[in-house]
Amino acid sequence: MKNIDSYTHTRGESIYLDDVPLTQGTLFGAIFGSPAAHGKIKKLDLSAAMASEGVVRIFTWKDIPGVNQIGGIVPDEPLFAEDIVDFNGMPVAFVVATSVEHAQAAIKKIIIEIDPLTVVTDPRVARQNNSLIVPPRTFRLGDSDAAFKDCVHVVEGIAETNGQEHLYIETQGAYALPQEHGAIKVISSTQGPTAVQRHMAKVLGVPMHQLEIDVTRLGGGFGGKEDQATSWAIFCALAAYHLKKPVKYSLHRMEDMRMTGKRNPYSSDFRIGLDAELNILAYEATFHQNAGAAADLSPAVLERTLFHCTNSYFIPNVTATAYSCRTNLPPNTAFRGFGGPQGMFVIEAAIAKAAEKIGVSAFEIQQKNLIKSGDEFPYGQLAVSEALPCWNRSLSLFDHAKKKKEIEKFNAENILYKKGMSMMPICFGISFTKILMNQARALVHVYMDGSVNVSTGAVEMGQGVNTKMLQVASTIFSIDPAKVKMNSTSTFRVANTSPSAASATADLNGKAVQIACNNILDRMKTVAADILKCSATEVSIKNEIVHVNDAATEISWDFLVLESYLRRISLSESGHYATPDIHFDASKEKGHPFAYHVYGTAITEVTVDCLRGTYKIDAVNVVHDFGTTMNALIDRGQIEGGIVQGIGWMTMEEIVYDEAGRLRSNTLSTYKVPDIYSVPQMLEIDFLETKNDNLAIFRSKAVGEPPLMYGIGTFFALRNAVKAFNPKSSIGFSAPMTPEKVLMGLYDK
Ligand code: LUZ
Ligand code: MOS
Repeated sequence: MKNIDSYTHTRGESIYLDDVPLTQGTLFGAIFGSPAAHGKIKKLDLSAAMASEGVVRIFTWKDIPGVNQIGGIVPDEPLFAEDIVDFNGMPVAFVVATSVEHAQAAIKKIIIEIDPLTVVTDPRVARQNNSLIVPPRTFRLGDSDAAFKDCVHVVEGIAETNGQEHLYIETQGAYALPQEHGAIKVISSTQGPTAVQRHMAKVLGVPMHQLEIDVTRLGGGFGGKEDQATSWAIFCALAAYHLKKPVKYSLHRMEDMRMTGKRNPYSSDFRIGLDAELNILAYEATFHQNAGAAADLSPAVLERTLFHCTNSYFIPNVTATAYSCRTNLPPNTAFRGFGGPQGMFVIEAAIAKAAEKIGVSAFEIQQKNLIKSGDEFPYGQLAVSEALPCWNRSLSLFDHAKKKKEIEKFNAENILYKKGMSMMPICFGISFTKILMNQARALVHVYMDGSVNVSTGAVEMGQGVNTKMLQVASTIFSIDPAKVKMNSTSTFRVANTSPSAASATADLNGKAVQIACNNILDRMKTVAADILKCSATEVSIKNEIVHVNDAATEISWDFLVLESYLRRISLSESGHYATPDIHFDASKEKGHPFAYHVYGTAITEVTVDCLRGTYKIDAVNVVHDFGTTMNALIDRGQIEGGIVQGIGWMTMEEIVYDEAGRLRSNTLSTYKVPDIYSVPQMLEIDFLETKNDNLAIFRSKAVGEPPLMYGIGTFFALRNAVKAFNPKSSIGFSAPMTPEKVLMGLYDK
C-alpha cells in the first residue's frame, strides 16, 4: 500500500503549520536570542524595539504566570534567560508584532549588555571542571580488568563524532489560538504533543485540560522536535494568553540552526583486548557526551550510548562509562539513533584499530565476534540474534569475496584513485529506554455508515506512521482501506502520549489501534451471532463480508455496523497498550529493556580521488532484518533515507562552533548535507524475513532509526581507501570524514 499522503504531498495539498489559514487578527512572534554564549545580563533595553513599527508587546521571563522552567528530565532549563545566559541564541525576549517583518525588524533594536563568563565548548574540559549534567553511569559485564591480562592483543585510542543538524525541511514553529474560558489551542510542529502540553501548563500555570495541542503532520522531525518543539509553542501560547489574540511563530532557517540543539557530539576513549584467535575478550570505553547548556534529553541519549556500546558483537567483559558534560552550546538533543550511533562508532573504531595493529582486516574480527542468540548484552538482556543470518546473506547475495578481489585489483592498477570497502553490522534495541514511556492509546470510532475514524498518539512526520495505523485498522476489521480515515494527533482525543520517537511509534500506537479495533469487532460479532443464530467465536469478517465458520453469509460489514448501532451497541473504543515483559533496574544497570532488537549488515564501497581528497560512494548494499514488513514501500523509504542521513553525519555534515560558542556553520552554504549527487550510486536493500517471535506490530519490525547506522560503514570504507593509498597514514577516528580530512590523511607522513 502506498503512503496515504503521497498524492497530496505530490500536489502540494498536504497541510503543514504554514498551510493553516490564518485567523483574523493573528500576530507574529520572533525570538531575541542571546548574542553571547555565557555571561551575566547587565542591561536589557527594550524601549527602541517597543517603539518599532507594528510591535504589540515584548515578553520576557517576567511575563510568565507559572514557572520559568521547561526541563524534561532535569529541571535545569529556563524558557527565557533571567540573569544568566548560557548559550548563544538562548531566548531572552519574544517580540510580538502585526507582521513577521515588523517582529524581525524590532529584534534588531533590542539592546543587551552582557558581562562575559568563561565559555566551554569541549566536553572533556567540562568533565575536568566537574561540570556534569547527571552523575556518570557505568555498564559492566564480566571483569574487563582481569580479562585484559589474558589478551594477546590490546589496543587503545580515541574516537570522536561530531554533532548533526536535524535539518527538517519544516523549521520549528507553532500557532496558538485562544479559545473560550481561557483555553488555548496550539498547532505545533512537534513529535511530542503531550510534552508541549505538560510544559505549557506549568509555564502558564493552567491545567493541562485547557491546552489542546493539535498536530496534522510535520515536515520532518528526526528527533529535533521530540523535546525542542516545546519552547516555540509556549512562546506563542504565552503571548496568546496575555493578548487574547492568535499568535504564530515559525522560525527562519538560520534562527532554527542557531537556537536549537543538535545530535550530541561525543569524544571517547577505548581499549580493546583480543586473544590469538581474534575473539574480543575485553572492552573498555569512556564516553564524553557534549550535552550543551541543559539536560534536555541528553541523559537518555547517554543511556542509549551505553546500551549500544558493543553494537552487534558479543563481548564477555565490558566496562563502559559515560559522562554527560555541560557546555555552552544550545542543549543537544534526540537525533535518529539517539546516542546509539555514537556508541557504535567507537566499537567499530576500536575493531578497526585492533585489526591494523594485528595485521588482519576488520572483517575478520567483526565476523568472529557477531552476537548469537543467548549471548548476553552488557545490560543483562539475552540476544535473540539475527546478526549472523544478515551478515552471511550479505556476503553471498552481494558477492563480497569477488568484490574484495576486484577492489584489490583496482588498487594495484591505479595510483590516483583508490577504492575502499567496509562491513557495517548493526543491532538496535527497540523500546524507549525509560520503561514507563512504552505505552500508547488509540481512539477508534466506527460510524453508522461503516466508515472508520482513527486517532492515536502517533505523529506523522513523513515516516508513514499514519499509513501503517490505517493498515492496522483496515486489516483487523478486514475492510477497504478507503473506509478508514486518520485523524490529526490531538491531546484532546488521545491523552498522556509518549513522543513519536525511539522507532517505536508504529509498534506502540499500532498495538493500541489493534486492541481498540478488536474490542469493537468482538461486540459486533456478538450481534452477528445473534442474527445468524451461531456462536460469536464462529464469526469472522473477511473483505467486508460476515463469515460463519469461514463460510460467507449475506451480511455485510455496513449492515452489521448499522445493526449494531440500532441495537445500541457501542461502536467506539479507546485502546491502551503497554509493552509487556520489559524492565530495567538502574541501580544494577541490568534488565530486559528492549522489546526486541533489529539487525542488519551493510557493505559499503567507495572510491577516493587521491589528488583532491574527494570521493564517491559506489555502493551501499544492505541485508536488513524487517521481521515481516507490513509496508515494504514505506520501510524501504525509511532505510534509504536513514542510510543517506547516516552517510551525511559520517562524511560531510560538519558543525562548527568557534571558541566563543558561536555557530559558524549556521546556514546551508556553510553546512553541507547529502544531495542527489552524493548519495550512493548503488543502494540495494534486501528484505530478510526473520521468523523469530517478536513484539512488533504484525511482526513488522521497527525501521525508523536502525538504518542510520549503516552510514557508519562509509567512514570506515573511506578510511580503508586512504590506507590503500598511504598505508602509513595516521588518519584517526574523527567523524565526519570530510574531503579535507581525507586529503590530510592521504598525504600524512
Ligand atoms: N527518546 C526517548 C528516544 O525519550 N527515549 C529513547 O529511548 C529514545 N530512543 C530513541 C529515540 N528517541
Ligand atoms: Mo527520535 S531520536 O526517535 O525522536
